Amino acid sequence: MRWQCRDRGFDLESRTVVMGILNVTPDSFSDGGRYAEPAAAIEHAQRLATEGAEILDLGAESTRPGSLPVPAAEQLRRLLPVITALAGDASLCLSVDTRDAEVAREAVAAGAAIVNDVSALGDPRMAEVVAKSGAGLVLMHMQGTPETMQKNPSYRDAPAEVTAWLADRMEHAVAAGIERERVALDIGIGFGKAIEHSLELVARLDELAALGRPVVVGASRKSFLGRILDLPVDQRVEAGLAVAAIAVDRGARIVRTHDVTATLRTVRIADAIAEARRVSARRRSA
Ligand code: HH2
Repeated sequence: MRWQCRDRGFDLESRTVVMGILNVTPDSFSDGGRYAEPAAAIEHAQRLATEGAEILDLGAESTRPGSLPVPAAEQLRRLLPVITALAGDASLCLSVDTRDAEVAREAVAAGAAIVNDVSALGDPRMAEVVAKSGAGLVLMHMQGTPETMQKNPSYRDAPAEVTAWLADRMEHAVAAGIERERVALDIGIGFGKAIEHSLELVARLDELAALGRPVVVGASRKSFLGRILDLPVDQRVEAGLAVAAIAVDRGARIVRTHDVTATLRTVRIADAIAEARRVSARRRSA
């Protein structure tokens, strides 16, 4: 399975890629305010890459529950100095985490190779921007908007509904001129989901993977982990690793995380076990 992001192609057949999170925001739930200054953000980006993140996901708008949209001009003021500084390093693959087509267009022009859109082309201008740019695209599922999404999320069968919705958004993207091999899909943990929905979505991630496109999972430090274990945001690393390992076993190929070293070690073991399962199956059928 291949994911094409401008001139970079990721071969994800038997290997998981780690996407490191870099929020250049004052208010993100985990790292808000720490990397708001470009120099701190650039240094952190380089650290995440050294730790083994093959993709760096830069966000300038927190989408935590209750958050409000950030105007495009402000997102760009936060993002562009960082993207411009990092774009010169050809070994880095930059992703921009935005719902806004104008932000995506400018970020890609400055060097980003992926548009990570938590609204899955909710901005009517976004599909055209992505189609023209050749960028990779993450389509993420969200029920409602960040302002209201955690108030009363409701599903009959969350995995079936999320998979059907993402399949539909992928067809919309393809019809708009975005090649299928540029699309990756994400269940959107915590985006309009109660704890049981997030758990069920991870448990049945294979249903989404069956669509044949790379699956992205982002559980890193999220509140459902804290609620299950009764732990604050800075003590949820192991909980996120448990989700990462199980998600990879169910077919995830890209893990979005704040904790790159620990996540890379976890997914490499999950990859090795998946390889052992393939070898074992070949031997038994020989
Ligand atoms: N989660 C967040 C933001 N963007 N993108 C994808 N594809 N998948 C996710 O699960 C996802 C995402 C929220 O996490 P974070 O960026 O750490 O926080 P904040 O929104 O407060 O900046």
